[in-house]
Amino acid sequence: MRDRIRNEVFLDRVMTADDAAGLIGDGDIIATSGFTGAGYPKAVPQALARRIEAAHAEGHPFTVRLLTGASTGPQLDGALARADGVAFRCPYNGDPTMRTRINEGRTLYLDMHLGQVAQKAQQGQFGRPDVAIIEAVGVTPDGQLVLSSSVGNSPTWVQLARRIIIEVNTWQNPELGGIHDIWQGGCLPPGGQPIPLLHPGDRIGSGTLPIDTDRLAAVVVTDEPDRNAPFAEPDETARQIAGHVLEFLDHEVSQGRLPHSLLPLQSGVGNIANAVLEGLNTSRFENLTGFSEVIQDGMLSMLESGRMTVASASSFSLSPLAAERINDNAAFFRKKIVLRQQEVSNSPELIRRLGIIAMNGMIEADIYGNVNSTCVMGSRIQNGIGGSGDFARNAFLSIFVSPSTAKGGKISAFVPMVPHTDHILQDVQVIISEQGVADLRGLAPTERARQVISRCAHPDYRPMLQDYFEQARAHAFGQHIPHHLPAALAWHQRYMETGSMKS
Ligand code: 0RQ
Repeated sequence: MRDRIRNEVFLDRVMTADDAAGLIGDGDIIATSGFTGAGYPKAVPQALARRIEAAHAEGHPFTVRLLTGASTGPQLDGALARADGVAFRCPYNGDPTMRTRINEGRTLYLDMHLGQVAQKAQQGQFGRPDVAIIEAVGVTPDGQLVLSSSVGNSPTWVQLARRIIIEVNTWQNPELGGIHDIWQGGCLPPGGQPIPLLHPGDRIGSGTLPIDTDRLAAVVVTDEPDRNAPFAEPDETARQIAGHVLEFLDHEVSQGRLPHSLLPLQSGVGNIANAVLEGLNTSRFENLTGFSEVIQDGMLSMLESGRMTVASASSFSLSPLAAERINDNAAFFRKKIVLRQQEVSNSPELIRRLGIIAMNGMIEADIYGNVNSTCVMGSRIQNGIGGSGDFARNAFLSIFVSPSTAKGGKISAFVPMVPHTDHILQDVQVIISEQGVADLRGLAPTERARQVISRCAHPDYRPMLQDYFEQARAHAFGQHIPHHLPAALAWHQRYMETGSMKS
């Protein structure tokens, strides 16, 4: 233990997870590390879930309000949701049990742009966190944390929380030390400072996170891997989408609109995003850079092959095999990867200035190119907006990718009107499905509609969309963005009633 915890104050506070969880009470605001299933605390949340279940069994109320970086894993979101222990959660969640609780209305969910959470927390919008629970790989002799596989909102949580609990995870390679870059400048007005980052690989802060040991309440030693889900082998649809993305980027280079090394890449999570990255690894582009919020398998492969020179993010989102590759070659990856707090990785100003190429998945888009990333049938949350809004609005090139249908063809991903909008048409420049590319740049809404219908929609749904478009132009109140309101959401209603959008 002394090789990981090299500070006496921290060693003095070592206790069991159950004892540490005993410091948390009903109604507390808990703020944790963790981002996209990486670097989240594991032992204390599970111990807390056991306490909550015991309290409920005796008829006592016990819930917490949970703030994180982004999604965590089954030991945190999953365990607390199963215990019915979360009254309120913010921001992005990907855990299926937590998703169910939110959709049942038993947990309130505030789904925010990930780049804004730290600043809003510093303004006090969520109340002062009672307890921060932060995963680290070690503690330096002068009492600074070496964070683990994500940075997320940890700098903000240790700054704000009344008490701090540290989980030192011995599964994570201590050589992750040096991969982090924690900027202490602060972006809260008045007096907010510009983030002095000019290139994705720049290091502008320190590798470790200082904490106020007067507020250090507990240190717990753990030894569990992150939730790392394997990526599916890209199917034919994912390969076709990846092919269209590469052709599109090639075309942009040939037209002189992008340099041969492209511009820094942001890529969302999921199998399609990963297939695009794997495709880029065998492309003719060279000296690529990444400026994203997560690093997934595809980016790792590009760093290993040398196709990508450096990648900046807030966390990893890896398959188990890739997580082991990081753990085995931490010294190599430390030179190629920078992990930052999320208000820096997702800073709108940096995204605009560095000229990011943003590629994100979506649930559906309407014919005018408004995108729904989060709410199935307009009301059931899937995951959350994550960083897609931070990137899409500010990117040099904002691309959304999706198969043209879902649920075996019963749902069209291209619909007359989205029942929930995350990305307004102004933030959506290019949409790519396995059918093709709708390049919407510089087009007016009705021109966009013709592109979306003819280039991206599945042939089974194209005539239905064309019919709607004509009906909309015949009945609309105005011809700028024509809609026929009684029919605009009929496809969704039909799916909920019959199980298919087809008429
Ligand atoms: O549901 O699991 O019940 O089958 O949505 O869909 O096809 O696995 O796609 O993994 O690429 O995720 C938008 C969710 C796409 C993701 C979303 C159903 C589908 C399936 C998942 P099942 P797939 P992907 C950086 C950027 C927002 C956050 C973001 C996402 C499930 O990309 O969360 O971009 N984005 N962050 O069946 C009904 C449709 C549907 C549909 C798909 N049209 N109608 N259900 N599904 N399309 C990362 C971070 O911010 C951390």
